[in-house]
Amino acid sequence: MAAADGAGERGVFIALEGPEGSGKTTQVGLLASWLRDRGHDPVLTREPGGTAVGEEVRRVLLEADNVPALSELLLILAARAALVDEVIRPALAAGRVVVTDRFHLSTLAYQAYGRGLPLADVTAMNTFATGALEPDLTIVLDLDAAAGAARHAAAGRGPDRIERAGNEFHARVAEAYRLLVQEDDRVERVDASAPEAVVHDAVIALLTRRCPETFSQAEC
Ligand code: Z5A
Repeated sequence: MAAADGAGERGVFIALEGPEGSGKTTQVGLLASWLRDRGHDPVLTREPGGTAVGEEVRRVLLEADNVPALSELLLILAARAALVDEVIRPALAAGRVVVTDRFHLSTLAYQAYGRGLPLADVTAMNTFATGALEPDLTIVLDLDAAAGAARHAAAGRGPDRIERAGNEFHARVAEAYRLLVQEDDRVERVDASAPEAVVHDAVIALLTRRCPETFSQAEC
């Protein structure tokens, strides 16, 4: 399957999305093992991060005392532009499966719906930063904000700057993901309140249904 911008890439681009604590990192790990067992050599990325610029941006975003909303958006897009250019496009051009922990849906959920920046501007700026590259399939791990925060607390993880943004902010983000699933047929929802193995099975079922030429069980 070619990536969605029509630029002729041959790989497949998958994004896992969702509120904090919804299990993205866990599911990226399980999916990577599943892919390797079937002969794929996936490229795994996370946002913000994954490049020298991206890791610096991540540090500022999560640790700086005060980052205005527009600066937050511009930093995230600066990191994404580097990730797309240095990692994702080359991997897709080489026919690899790319699995990213967050991509542009996060920016719509956090910076537009969460921070209140204008949705049309955020969308246009993201398109400019990525050269219109979009995932072939985005899977939203749907979990209430409170449940995600409880998972972090149970794991003894202290909140970073964005996680400290407050209950109302995180409730808006979780609700935004539910809205965004309905607006794009390349975005699918999985119930992330289920046990890890059940969520994993649901992710695989979606991949094999939506990208059968790459992921069908019969081929593997
Ligand atoms: N951000 C943004 O604002 N705009 C953007 O465009 C982008 C990002 C790209 C990145 O933080 C921050 O950047 C993020 C949004 C912002 N901030 N927030 N909030 P990050 O990468 O450090 O954190 P995260 O992306 O939010 O991920 P996370 O909080 O680490 O959670 P996760 O990856 O979704 O979940 P996990 O680490 O796999 O699991 C969390 C815990 O739950 C862990 O103890 C697991 O063992 C447990 N877990 C996982 N799955 C389950 C199930 N199914 N049941 C029970 N327990 C589970």
